[in-house]
Amino acid sequence: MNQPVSLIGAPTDVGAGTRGSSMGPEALRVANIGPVLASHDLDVADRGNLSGPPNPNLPPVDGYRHLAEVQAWNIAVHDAVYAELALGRRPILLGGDHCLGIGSISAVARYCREQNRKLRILWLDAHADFNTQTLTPSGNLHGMPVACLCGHGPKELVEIGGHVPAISPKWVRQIGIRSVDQGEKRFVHEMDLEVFDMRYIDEMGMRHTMEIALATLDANTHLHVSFDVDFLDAEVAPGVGTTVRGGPTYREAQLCMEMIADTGRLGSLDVMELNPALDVRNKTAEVAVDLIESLFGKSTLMRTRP
Ligand code: B3U
Ligand code: MN
Ligand code: MN
Repeated sequence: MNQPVSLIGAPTDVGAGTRGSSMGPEALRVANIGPVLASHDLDVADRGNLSGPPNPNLPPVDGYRHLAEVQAWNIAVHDAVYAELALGRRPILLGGDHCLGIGSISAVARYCREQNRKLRILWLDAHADFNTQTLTPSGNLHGMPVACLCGHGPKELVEIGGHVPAISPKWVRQIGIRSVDQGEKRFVHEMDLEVFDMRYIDEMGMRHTMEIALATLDANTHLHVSFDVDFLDAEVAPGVGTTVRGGPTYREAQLCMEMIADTGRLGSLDVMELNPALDVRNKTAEVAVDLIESLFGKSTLMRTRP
């Protein structure tokens, strides 16, 4: 039997510039995420939705929008994700905007530290999400989670997992990146983040990209996937707050997910930034669920490992 999974809804858009990703968890449920996963010999528990403060829709203060609300939601996410890991289950966080990756990944990092496991994070996104207080053009915290996890951010967020920094940039592989702000770009290089941007994928192909991104995993590695739905090309996935042209096609994204599934190391997942208010008949949610099905091992034929 496969390791069981738990769905955790986090219905908030406090970290985003555009409202609506708060409806993401329900749209994924309407697209049948639970039953679809259960059809792959998985024990699936839906834990329902977390609760937290409403979105006050205010301008930034000292470079951050809604810091107190973002902190409250991330603490709730951290605790819920950690509790599932402690039960031996694989948490699937249904976002919600991507600021919640702070709570989710700091919980995963805490668990890995306690269990003496290595952690590898695949950050599938159009954006690097590596802004800081001074670099951010918007103050929106969904543009800063990777920097916060690496220790660069307000203490309210940086300290959520107990250990500062929660992660090392060396554990992260970013895939699909095609929108990085000027200052953010410099910081990405300074911190030596490993980024497979769209040019890399165009030149080398998704297969080679994933082989490199998944290299050096071993039996003791916990693989966390943080899937920002805007990773996908805007034509495939219009239901996100910040669409960026020129992303992976449906087929490239499928291969990406299948190659992750083949490692057998997937330990936790975030599905973030789905915005039903901008979607067309829930099609982005359906595409996301299709891809998640592949991530959990759906394949057309029985395949033997090469
Ligand atoms: N980099 C921009 C835009 C952005 C980042 N993440 C998303 N949008 N979804 C910013 O505001 O930090
Ligand atoms: Mn993101
Ligand atoms: Mn994004």
